[in-house]
Amino acid sequence: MNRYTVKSRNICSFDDNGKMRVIDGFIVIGDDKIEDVTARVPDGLDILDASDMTVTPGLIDAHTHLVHAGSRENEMSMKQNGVSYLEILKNGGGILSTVNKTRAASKDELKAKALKSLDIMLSHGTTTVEAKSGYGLDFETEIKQLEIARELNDCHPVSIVSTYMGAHAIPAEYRENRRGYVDLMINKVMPYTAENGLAEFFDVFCEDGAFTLDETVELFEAAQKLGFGLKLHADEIVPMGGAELAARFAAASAEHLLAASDAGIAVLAEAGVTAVLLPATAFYLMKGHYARAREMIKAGMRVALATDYNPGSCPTENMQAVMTFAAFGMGLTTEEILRGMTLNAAYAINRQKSIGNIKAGMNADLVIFDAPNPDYIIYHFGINHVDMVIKNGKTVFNHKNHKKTQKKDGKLC
Ligand code: IZC
Ligand code: ZN
Repeated sequence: MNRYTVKSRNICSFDDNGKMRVIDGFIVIGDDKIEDVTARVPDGLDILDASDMTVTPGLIDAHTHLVHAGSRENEMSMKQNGVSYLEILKNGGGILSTVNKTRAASKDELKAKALKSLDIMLSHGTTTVEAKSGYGLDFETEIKQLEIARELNDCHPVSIVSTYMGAHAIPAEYRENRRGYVDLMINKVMPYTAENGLAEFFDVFCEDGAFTLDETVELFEAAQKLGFGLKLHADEIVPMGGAELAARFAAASAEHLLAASDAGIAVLAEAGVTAVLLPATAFYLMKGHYARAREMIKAGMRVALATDYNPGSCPTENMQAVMTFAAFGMGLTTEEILRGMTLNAAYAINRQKSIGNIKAGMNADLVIFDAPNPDYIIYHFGINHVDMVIKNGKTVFNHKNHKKTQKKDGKLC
């Protein structure tokens, strides 16, 4: 058995009430699990010395659109000139332009692009990621996206939890036949996905210009029968009552919630649905406001934070960027932010028993930040603080190996 210990003055762990405790001590790792967190030096073990650094659970990015082709920087100036996200979509751009590119791309191209993103995620501290399909919208391409996610999960250190999101937009060929597209998902893609274990969750973009509340209900009922966990892009832009619907179905998570009503927040809290908030998206959509995280926390909701990595409304893989917007846009504390990216995020993807905390029995997924305390990670913004990433007990990223020491005339600076 491979056993060693990580030593730090700043081990960020959560107690049974979810309160963060910053421990000065040792994390004992045995193979792929955390065996113990203790203040006393364990006997006879190699020490990985992170004394002056900060150690958190591996970050969990619980909302991404990982597998897709192309990019949409052409939409940036439209947005800056006041054309809204939904107008761009209505005119055949936005999601639908990424669908065209994704359908045209080969499996190898899609996989190579997603792999590049996974590497970036890992180097910024993400050890588990949720990945939604939804850029194929036809049977073949949706399945291709989900298969790529599975293949990458098998070969990459970052774990991938898959969500089938055929209900992301109505594809152009079904524009006059919405019914036909809903039927295709319910009768063909969902059953195939379930039978082949290609996704654990099902998600709908319930939004003006995407899917209606009634369509969402029908899709959720079908998905629930097939055993999918439910997620909802709820009240992202237009307040449609998505929050209330997610509560009614006791979904695993309600995501975005930028425009959620007070009543929506109350019923979500009551139903124990985890909020997945995406403050970098709120920033990038130029909304001028953020989801009401403080009210949600006060109402007793579990609030998770994620990137929403996608080529349109949030092209970043970096959870530390999300920390910045959560702190200075939403006014969340360091503790609330770290909890949102670890403990609470694990609930959003039903992994709370194995990841999201530093305590005995959990998977040994850790991030060592080159920061003297947890606040510093957020305070010194816009850079990558990750020194090392440990996944299942193994070092899978080490900044030192990536550092390029600057030299002039052969001398070290
Ligand atoms: O490609 O625009 N909101 N879906 C719902 C997205 C953003 C992703 C995209
Ligand atoms: Zn999304």
